Amino acid sequence: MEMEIVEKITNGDRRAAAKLITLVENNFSQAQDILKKIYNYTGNALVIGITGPPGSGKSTVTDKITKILRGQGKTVGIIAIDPTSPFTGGALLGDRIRMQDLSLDKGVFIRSMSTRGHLGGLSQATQATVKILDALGKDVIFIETVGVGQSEVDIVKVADTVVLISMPGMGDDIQIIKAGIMEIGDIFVINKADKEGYERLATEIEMMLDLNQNKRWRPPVLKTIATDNVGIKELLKEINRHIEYLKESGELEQRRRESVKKEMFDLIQEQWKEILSTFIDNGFLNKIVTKIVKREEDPYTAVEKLSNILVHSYTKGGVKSDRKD
Ligand SMILES: Nc1nc2c(ncn2[C@@H]2O[C@H](COP(=O)(O)OP(=O)(O)O)[C@@H](O)[C@H]2O)c(=O)[nH]1
Ligand SMILES: [Mg+2]
Repeated sequence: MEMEIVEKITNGDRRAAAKLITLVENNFSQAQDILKKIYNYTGNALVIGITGPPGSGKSTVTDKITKILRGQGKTVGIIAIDPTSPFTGGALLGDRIRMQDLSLDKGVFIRSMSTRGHLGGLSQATQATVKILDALGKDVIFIETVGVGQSEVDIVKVADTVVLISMPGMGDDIQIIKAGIMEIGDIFVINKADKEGYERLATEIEMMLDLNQNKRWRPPVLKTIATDNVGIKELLKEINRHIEYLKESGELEQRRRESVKKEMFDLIQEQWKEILSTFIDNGFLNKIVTKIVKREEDPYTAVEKLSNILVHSYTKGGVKSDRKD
């Protein structure tokens, strides 16, 4: 069954891909056995992160770029990560409707992921989904995510190129961009340039970028009106220019190495969490807690000892309550 699903995905079977993504979301450890086998078929897609505040036009921009790419014969995967959707467990209704015509296109695979309910962590699930779409044969994969908070930043860091979308009239929202994600943007887009305040925002962003001198790549600041398809071609041109830069400078490999490191770190953490909950039983833990509460031992020493025991006994079947520490 595993081999079958691998074969299906690498042959472009969308349903098989969708099934595996669901497995990734619901039962990561089970999905891992299949992910192991598809890894060899990945590494071909370009991954583009689209991030920015809610309502700035991320989905609209993604939709328009996708249409150009489709016109060039390229296939596209879109992973929309939605932090808010309380009831659908997927994309906001607006996204669905906006991207409906795309979802009829067999060359486009759209998947929305809820930020909730990922046992193995959202970042891990996203990385796995990128691989699945890559193995499915998608040339370009977009990750759309709201750029607030560290976890969002972590997610978008797996992308080769990060497009940061803002819009005029955000008021102090510019602070959010400054605080969290300014340094991860490779390309800055001011969307809704039909609205008042474009010039001021552009100046502010340019000024912030000026402070960041030690970069070999100076992020361009672009102007779009996504709903009218204005500036989208230019954006795609800049994305391609950035990819070229990444390749020539060796930064593409560097970024992918960082991304693998991060993924490994995530996986190790998750695995150890699992080990901890499986291998330390409650009776054993209670004994230690009693000692700590009675001030017979401090929690720091107790954890140090515990870690040592865990490392040594992991392969021998775990730490049981009858064990002496
Ligand atoms: N006026 C104007 N509205 C836009 C533009 N781009 C997107 N919108 C609208 O802004 C709203 C939010 O866009 P959406 O792409 O869903 O934003 P997201 O939340 O960042 O994905 C939608 O109603 C869009 O139609 C633009 O360039 N100008
Ligand atoms: Mg959206």
